[in-house]
Amino acid sequence: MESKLIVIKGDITKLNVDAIVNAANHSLLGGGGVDGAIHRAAGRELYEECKTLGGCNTGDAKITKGYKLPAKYVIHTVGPIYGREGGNEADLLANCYKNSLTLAVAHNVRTIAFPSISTGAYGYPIETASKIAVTTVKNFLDEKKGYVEKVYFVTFSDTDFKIYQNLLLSL
Ligand code: AR6
Repeated sequence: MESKLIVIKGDITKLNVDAIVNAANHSLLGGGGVDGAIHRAAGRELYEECKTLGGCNTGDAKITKGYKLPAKYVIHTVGPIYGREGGNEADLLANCYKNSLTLAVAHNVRTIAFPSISTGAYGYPIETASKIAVTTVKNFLDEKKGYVEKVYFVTFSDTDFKIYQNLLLSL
């Protein structure tokens, strides 16, 4: 059977999927990393919609339109800052994936792409973060069969690509 979980290397803003996920911060008003890239590519209207959302708590997710992106929606989630969440980092990171997928299902999203949340500026080690990402997504899809068809894990470096690839091969 064709796999539902796929790892790719590249720029998430270029993907023609129903929704891309943004590794945002509490303000939802943009920043560096993948957040900056998404806001630049989507344009000013994304920022204007984000201003109406009232921010977002760590582990939660909010949805907007994709504007100039090929993706129809952007799902903004706020990852944990590694070492600053009182030991709740793993649960909070898992919540990012679960809450993003729950919003995706509610908006009839069939194809969705995640960046490696929290593993850049927020310092989460890629080895543990990628395991949480893959197992949380897999468990969600197993529970809610028939909604989301494809989940892309979008990596930005060769090292991250290989780590995700090995994890997916071991499933
Ligand atoms: N496409 C895919 N992945 C990317 C892209 C891209 N265009 N650009 C960067 N990455 P980070 P965080 C990778 O720092 O750790 C922001 O300032 C990157 O190499 O973007 O959750 C927010 O506003 C890394 O592997 O997100 C927050 O303040 C991964 O995306 C804070 O950073 C995540 O790195 C969030 O930090």
